[in-house]
Amino acid sequence: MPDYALMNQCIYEGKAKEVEQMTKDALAEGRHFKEVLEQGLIAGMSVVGEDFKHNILYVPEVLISARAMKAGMAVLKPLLSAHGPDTSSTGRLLMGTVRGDLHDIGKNLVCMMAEGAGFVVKDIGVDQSVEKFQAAADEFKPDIIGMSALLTTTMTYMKTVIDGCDKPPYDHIKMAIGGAPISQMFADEIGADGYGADASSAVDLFLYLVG
Ligand code: B1M
Repeated sequence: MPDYALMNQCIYEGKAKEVEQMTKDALAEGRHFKEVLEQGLIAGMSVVGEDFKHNILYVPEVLISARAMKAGMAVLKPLLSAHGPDTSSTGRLLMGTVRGDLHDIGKNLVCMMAEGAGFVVKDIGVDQSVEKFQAAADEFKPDIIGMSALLTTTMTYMKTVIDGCDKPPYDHIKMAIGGAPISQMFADEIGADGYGADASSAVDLFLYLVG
């Protein structure tokens, strides 16, 4: 059994190399990638989040933890985004974190898992304005636009993107949202087509939206 408590601690201390190695070792031991993701990586990051909230950790330390988390995610990526035998596209997903928001770990996870479900994914990154979403949609022609926000101050910008895409040639595109402060109630309030609480339910939502 992998020492997930130690892995959590290494995330906390920002030990990227150790996290990378422990992720590899856990997989080599035959653990399922979802278990490693949830118990090893995400659980470590939630402790970081708690201590960040209580001013025990500050931005530089959290950034270092985020880098360690990403080192583990890079090992899991091929598994998270492995296609089945049928590689025909399930749909086209355009993803980005909204304007003013620099959090990208959750978004990256959603992108990896959507690729795993057969979606062609274009990730436009963080701090994206409505104009950037529209320009990317002009070029990429997505079936779904997925937006991520981690801050209560940036989640309101999701409505700006939804309103900006509520006209031709964007109005056929389904709008999906997610991120720690997002709820179904908020999704309904701003007119989103759906909300994903985590990466797996986001993918279920995408499949439903293109179904
Ligand atoms: Co920030 N931060 N942060 N941060 N940060 C939070 C979000 C916070 C809750 C911490 C806290 O106080 N406890 C708090 C927000 C408070 C609030 O708004 N109510 C906060 C704050 C305040 C800030 C700053 C303002 C701090 C400051 O500067 N004083 C600042 C803002 C910067 C900015 O964005 N403009 C800031 C900065 C940072 C770092 C840069 C240091 C770093 C980000 C690094 C990076 O992403 N590259 C960081 C981090 C790491 C966090 C915490 C600790 C962890 C976030 C994370 O990666 N979680 C976070 C605390 C927390 O969330 N517990 C916190 C792991 C990830 C797998 O989960 O992102 O929730 P999550 O994604 C999930 C789901 O939400 C969902 O699926 C994912 C996988 O299951 N999901 C979607 C996400 N996006 C989706 C999109 C979808 C569907 C599902 O589309 C359809």
